[in-house]
Amino acid sequence: MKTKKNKGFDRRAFIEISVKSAAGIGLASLPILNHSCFTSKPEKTVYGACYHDCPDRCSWKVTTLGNKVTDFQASQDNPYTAGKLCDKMVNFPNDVTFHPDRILTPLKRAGEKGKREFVKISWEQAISEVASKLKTIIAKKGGEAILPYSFGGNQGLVQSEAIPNRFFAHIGASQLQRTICGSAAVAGIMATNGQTTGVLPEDIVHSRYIILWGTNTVLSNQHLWPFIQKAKGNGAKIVVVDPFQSQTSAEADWHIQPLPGTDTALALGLMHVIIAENLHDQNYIDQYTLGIEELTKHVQKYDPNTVAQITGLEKESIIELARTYAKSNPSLIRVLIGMEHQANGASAFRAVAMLPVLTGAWRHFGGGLMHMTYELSGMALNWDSIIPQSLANPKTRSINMIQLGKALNDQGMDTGIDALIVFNSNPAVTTPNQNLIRKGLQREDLLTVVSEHFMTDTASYADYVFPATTVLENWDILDSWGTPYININEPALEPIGEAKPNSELFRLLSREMGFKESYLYESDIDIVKKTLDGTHEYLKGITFESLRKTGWAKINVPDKWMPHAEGNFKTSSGKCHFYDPKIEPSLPDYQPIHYSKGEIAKYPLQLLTIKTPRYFLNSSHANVDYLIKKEGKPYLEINENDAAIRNITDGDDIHVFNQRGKVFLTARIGNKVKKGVVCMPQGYWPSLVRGGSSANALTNDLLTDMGGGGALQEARVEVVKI
Ligand SMILES: Nc1nc2c(c(=O)[nH]1)N[C@H]1C(S)=C(S)[C@@H](COP(=O)(O)OP(=O)(O)OC[C@H]3O[C@@H](n4cnc5c(=O)[nH]c(N)nc54)[C@H](O)[C@@H]3O)O[C@H]1N2
Ligand SMILES: Nc1nc2c(c(=O)[nH]1)N[C@H]1C(S)=C(S)[C@@H](COP(=O)(O)OP(=O)(O)OC[C@H]3O[C@@H](n4cnc5c(=O)[nH]c(N)nc54)[C@H](O)[C@@H]3O)O[C@H]1N2
Ligand code: SF4
Ligand SMILES: [Mo]
Repeated sequence: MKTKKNKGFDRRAFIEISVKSAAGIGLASLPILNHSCFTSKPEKTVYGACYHDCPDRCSWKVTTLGNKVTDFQASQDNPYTAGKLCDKMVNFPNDVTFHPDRILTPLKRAGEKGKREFVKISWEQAISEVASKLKTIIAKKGGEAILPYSFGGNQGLVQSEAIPNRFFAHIGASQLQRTICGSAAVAGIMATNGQTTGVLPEDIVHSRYIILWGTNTVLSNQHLWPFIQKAKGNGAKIVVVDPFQSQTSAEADWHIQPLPGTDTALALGLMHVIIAENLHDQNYIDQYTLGIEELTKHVQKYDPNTVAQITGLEKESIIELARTYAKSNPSLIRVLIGMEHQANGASAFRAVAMLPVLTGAWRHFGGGLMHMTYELSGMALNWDSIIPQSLANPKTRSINMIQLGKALNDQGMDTGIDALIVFNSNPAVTTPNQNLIRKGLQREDLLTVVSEHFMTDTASYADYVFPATTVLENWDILDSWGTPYININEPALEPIGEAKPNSELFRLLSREMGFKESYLYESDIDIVKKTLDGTHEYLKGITFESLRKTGWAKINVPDKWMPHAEGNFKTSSGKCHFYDPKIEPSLPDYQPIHYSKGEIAKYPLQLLTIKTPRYFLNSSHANVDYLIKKEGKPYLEINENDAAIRNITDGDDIHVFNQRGKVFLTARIGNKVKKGVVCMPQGYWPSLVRGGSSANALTNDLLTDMGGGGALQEARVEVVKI
């Protein structure tokens, strides 16, 4: 296959740490792959899909000869993928599957936790030792002393949910509240609409006024962008609401730049103007909503002057935005995740979701709100095959993933976690309060088991590391949270080295622990088949065999999908809830965190840690040399005024710090953020950057107002020149 080579960037520092111990084996010393045993196999082509936690869920086609990839291509016929993978994924087989640093055997810790000293052991030994330790913990303290930790590292339903869920339910492990992405946004929108699926992505071409509210489409939802450009070609105006000058705001007709976390106030302010100027759709409101009187009264206090003060926007901009939005048709608001990582984040989604209801935008094709789509596959697929209902035990205690640091250190909760089993996630990089997590991971009495492709910063603390297959080596079925498509993933390759799918790891543990229940041993391919064995009309014509021929299928939603053209809200009343006395507060309200004067003086800047990297997907790929090189050194965007006060000039080395940690960055001075706000990329591995800490060393493990999400952006810092 034609691919770019890893070249140039110096990995020596990383490798040196890896091979430090004479007793341990470093990553660098893992055997070079020998594929000769497979070369007699004929060329074959299979279909698959991107496993990443990305709204685009691209479809692809992989051709192999022997056990080598000869061609890796985006699907040409899936109209959403449209023949193009993103820059993070075009070179996936080399960057991940065949990367020389890939972990290919089980490893056992042979030095201090975190020091990357491991010895290779056999699967038999690793499974036997881990199973025996888990059994001891369960006998002594019960299953709840074991905490699984997984997230979107692989969104295939088999490798993320089916077998792992069954295993953990079976042993009665603590449940993990998987809230770091989407939870707060969903909670907010559900409170208003009762469902999140609004306008479907491809239908955006019919919109004539598009507000991209807290989403960086050009970068993080790339395959939607051509549809937005088409809408633009048809005369649509593109507005971006974002406290940061993102790649997307640079392409927009109008960038509204509020202070972070003030969107609830902005949305309520827009409603104030819309109602005051009689731009609302009274007929739609009368038929399909509850609580307009309460809302009308509530938004009185969000007059343009007040909202201008809260948001840092010009009063005129707020009025202009309200007018142009309400008068345009069809008008669409696209939200994704960005806004939710604020303390007031769920309320922001709840309030924003009210705007298209107030204006009756839902009546028009291409008008309304666009958020997620997972409810479609939720209806179409046979979920009992993924999460057998009979296994769920609601009484088992659950722990919010955002507070992993606290949970491991028994801070504020008596968790008594004795074992942590991590797969599909890299919490030492991606979860807030990094230093507290690392402190927990250092506990000698904690059994940490990690299944991974690479020696991540999390895996470096493991007692046992298991080599996981990549998406090219296992079966799966993938739904999508950002498109109405589903995909099958057929293995293109035999597992490399001794890698095994997550599902197999848990099957082997089950066998070793002596469990007899057949649901623990169902094969991956059977789960895929069963998941597609449903009777819902959305699944009509989509079968295991049909998917194997195409790779992807569009869920059979009606051609003109207009979910709320005539109400049909999925709330308890069937109407949109502007006001809901069962929720506290009963109306979305701007409720900022109040910091003491002392704290503001100490940490005067509000820090955004966002997904600006083009070549990383959260922390995935952030260990690939040439991608790190392309991405450049981690930096801090700082406003010229804030820089001047601190005597910082562009390119200076700086420390960004607060009570939780300190990060070493390079200053980038300009106007990408407003005064008082600073912004840095998330995803860099602490072990691969100067200073050994990255974004989440500074973030807060505070929960959001609803949905138990993470208020990651609720972080205050100070910056000094080094
Ligand atoms: N290249 C790349 N693509 C990705 C990812 C990646 O890591 N790299 N990650 C994937 C994942 S996991 C997800 S969830 C999606 C997320 O996709 P998005 O939701 O589009 O991405 P985010 O970067 O979380 O946030 C988008 C924007 O929200 C802004 N924002 C932050 N706080 C606020 C606020 O208070 N108000 C408003 N209005 N805006 C705010 C940020 O400045 C940012 O520009 O992207 C996916 N795509
Ligand atoms: N400060 C800050 N923090 C954030 C965010 C932010 O905007 N700012 N965004 C948050 C968001 S939206 C998200 S979604 C989370 C994501 O956080 P994570 O879920 O931790 O995502 P990744 O960093 O991609 O790490 C996934 C890991 O899974 C591994 N993996 C992939 N496939 C497999 C497999 O089949 N088996 C096994 N065993 N492992 C596999 C990969 O090698 C990778 O190391 O980060 C969150 N953290
Ligand atoms: S990361 Fe997203 S855009 Fe890139 S290939 Fe995967 S699904 Fe497509
Ligand atoms: Mo995410």
